[in-house]
Amino acid sequence: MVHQHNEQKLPHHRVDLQHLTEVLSRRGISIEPILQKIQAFQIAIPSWALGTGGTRFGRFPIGGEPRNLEEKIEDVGLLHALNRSSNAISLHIPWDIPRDIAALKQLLTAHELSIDSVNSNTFQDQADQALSYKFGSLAHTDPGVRAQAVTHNIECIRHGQALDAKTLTVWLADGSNFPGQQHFRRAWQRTADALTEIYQAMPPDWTMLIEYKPYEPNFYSMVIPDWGTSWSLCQHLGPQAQVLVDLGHHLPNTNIEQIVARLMHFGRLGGFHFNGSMYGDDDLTTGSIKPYQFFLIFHELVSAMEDPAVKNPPLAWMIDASHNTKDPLEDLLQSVQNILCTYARALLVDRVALYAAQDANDVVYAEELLRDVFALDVRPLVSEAIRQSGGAIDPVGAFRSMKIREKLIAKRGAKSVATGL
Ligand SMILES: [Mn+2]
Repeated sequence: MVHQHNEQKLPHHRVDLQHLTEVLSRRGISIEPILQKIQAFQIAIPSWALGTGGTRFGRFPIGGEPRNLEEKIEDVGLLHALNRSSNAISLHIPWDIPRDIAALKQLLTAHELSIDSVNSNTFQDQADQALSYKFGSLAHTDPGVRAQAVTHNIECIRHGQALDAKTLTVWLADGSNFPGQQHFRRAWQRTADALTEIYQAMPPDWTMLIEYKPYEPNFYSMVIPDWGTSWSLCQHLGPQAQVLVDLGHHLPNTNIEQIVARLMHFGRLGGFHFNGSMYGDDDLTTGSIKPYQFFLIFHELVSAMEDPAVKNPPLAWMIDASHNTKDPLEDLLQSVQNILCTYARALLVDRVALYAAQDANDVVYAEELLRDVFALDVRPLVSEAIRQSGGAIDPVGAFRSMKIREKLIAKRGAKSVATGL
C-alpha cells in the first residue's frame, strides 16, 4: 500500500526534489549525506500518546485506541512503517507492565522496534498502593513514602531490563501549592538521597534522565523546576545521570536554545522531549506554534552534535504529547515530519560561515545565514529520505488514503480507550 501511495505521489515529488537539489547545489551542498542523516534520525513514540488523552475536564475517545501494550506496539509499528523514523516506544509503568516477555520481544522484532525508555509514575496513586503520593514521592517528608517511590523506580528498571531498555526517565510531580508548605533545601536533599538509591540500583550501562518542569501539578513550587536543579542532581549522582529537556516545560519566552547549548557544552544533556507549547505544558503538535524557535534549538543541538570537542552522549529523542482534538496517530505523524524538516534545516546551516561571522561581529550576516535556511522548503528532502527507507512520501496522506483509523475502529471497537493518561 505504501508503494501504491508513492507511485501516485512520485511525479510531483521528483520535480520538487530536483528543484531543491539545484538550490542546495548552488550553495555547495550535496543532498546524499543529508539524506543519510535524516534516515538515521529516529524518534521514540511514548505509549501514552497513542490514545486521546483529553484534559482534566473531559475525554473524547476517537475509537480504535490500543487496549493493551501489544496493541500500542502495533500502533508504533504502523507509524514506523509509514515514516521509517519512529523505531522505538517508551513505556510508562504501571500502565504498560510487560507480562509475556518472549511474545513482546517477538512483536517488537516483527515491527523493527525497540524499547526506548521506561518512565516511572509517582504522580498518581494506584489502587493497590499502600501509601499516597498526595504530598510528594521522592521528596516526601515520610521516609515510608520515599521508600515506596524508590522501590517503584527500581521495579521500572527491572521491567526495562527484561525488554532490553537502557534508560529510566524520572519526572517528579513533587512540589508545593502554598508558601511555607515545603522546606526547599530539605526537599532537594530528600530527593537527592532517594535518587541515589535508585541510581545505585541501575545497571552500569543504564542512564537516568532527570526531567524538570516549572509548574503543574504544583503551582507554588516544584522540587525540580528548572534545568539548573536537574543538573545539580545529576552532578550529585554521577555520570550515568543526565538532564532531560522537554520543550513544553519552560515558562513563556525562555531561551531554550541557550539551555541545550549550555548542557551539551558540559556533556549533560541526555534526552529531549518534543512537543509544542503556547503557554506551558500544553502538548501542542511539535513545531506548530514557534517554528523559528524550534529551528534555533535544533541548530544548537546539531551544532554541538557535529563538534568533536563536545563530549555529550547521543541523545534520546522522544515525542511527549497528549492529544485531545486530533487523531493521535495523525498528530504523531505530523510531529515526526516537523521534527525531521527542522533537523534537516539545522543540518543545512553553513556553520563555518556562521562562526566566522560571529567572530567578526557581523550581526546581520550571522542572522541572515540562519534566516536563509529557515525559509527553505525542505519537505522534498525529508520525503525522499523516508521514501528511500521504504516509507510513504506523505505519511499523513497515506494514513488517510489507507483508511487506517476506520480499520482500527472496526478491529478494536468505537469505544476502546487507551490505558494511561
Ligand atoms: Mn516530558
